[in-house]
Amino acid sequence: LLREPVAAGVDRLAVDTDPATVVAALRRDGGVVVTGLLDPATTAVLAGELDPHVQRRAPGFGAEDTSGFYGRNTIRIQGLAVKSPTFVERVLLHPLLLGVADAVLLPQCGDYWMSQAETIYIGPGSAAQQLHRDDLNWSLAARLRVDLQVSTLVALGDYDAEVGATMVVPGSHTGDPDRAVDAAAARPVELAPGDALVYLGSLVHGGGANRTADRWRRALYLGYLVGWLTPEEAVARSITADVAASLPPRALDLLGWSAIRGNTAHDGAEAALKLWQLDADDQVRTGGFFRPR
Ligand SMILES: O=C(O)CCC(=O)C(=O)O
Repeated sequence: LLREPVAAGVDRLAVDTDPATVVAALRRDGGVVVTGLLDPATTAVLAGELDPHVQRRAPGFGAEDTSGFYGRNTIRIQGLAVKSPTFVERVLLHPLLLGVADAVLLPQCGDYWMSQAETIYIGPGSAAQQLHRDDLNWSLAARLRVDLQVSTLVALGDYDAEVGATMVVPGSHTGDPDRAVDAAAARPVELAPGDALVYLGSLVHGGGANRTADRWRRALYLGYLVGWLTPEEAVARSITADVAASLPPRALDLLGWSAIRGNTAHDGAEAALKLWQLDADDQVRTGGFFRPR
C-alpha cells in the first residue's frame, strides 16, 4: 500500500496497547485493527512456512463447498500447528490475542480452545464472500447473545480493498442475530503485512472481492472458541504425539490436547466438571502428552 490503509468504523491500535483498551474497542465496534501484531521478519517467516503448502493445493474447498461460500479461487490450508512452528509460537500464543480472549471468553467458560486456523488466500477474480456472522455456526448458542468466539485475520501480504480486504459492518455485533444484514454498511478493513483484524464472532463480515488480475489476498485466520462448543476444525486429529512433544502446555490446551477444565469462576460441581476427558488407556496413545488438567 502506498497510501494509509482504510479501516472505516474500527479503531487502529498498536500491538503494545494494553489488552483492556483493545477489548473496549472490540466490544464497542465488534472489531479492531492491531497494527504490527507481527513484526516484518516474523511475517516473512510465517508466510514462508505456509506458502509451499498453499502452492501445492488447488483452489476451492473440495466437494464440501457446493455453495461457493469458502471461495472457488481461494486456498484454505488447515492443520497449521503441524505445518508452521511460527504459527504456534507467534500467533496462537500471541500475548495480546490471549489477553483479549481471556477477557472476552473466560467469563463464559472454564477455558477456550482453537476453533480453526487456516490460510485464506483469495485469488484474482474472486467474488465477494457472502456477509455473515461466524457465531451462526453454533446457531442456537448465538441466540444466547454471549461472546462465543474471538477471531483474528493476520495480513501476510497485500490486503487492500482491490485485492479483497475483509469487509465488515462496524457495530453489527449487537442486537438480534437474526436481523437482516445491511450490506450497504460494509466497509473494507485494509491492512499492512503483519497487521491484524481482531473481531467478535457476532460481527457481520466477509472476504472482499479480489478485483485484480494477478494479485492474491494473503491472510492467516485464527479463531478461539468457548470450550463447550465444537470447533470448526478437528484440530486435535491433525496433531501427532511427536508434534505434541514439542509444544508448550498452553498450546496443547488450545489445540485439543488437554481436558477442558471446569469453570473455576464457580465453586463446587461447576468448577470440578470437565469436558474432553481422556481415559488413562487412551492417554498411552498420546505419548502421555495429553493434559488431564
Ligand atoms: O477472508 C476473509 O476476509 C473473511 C473470511 C471469512 O469470514 C470466512 O471464511 O468465514
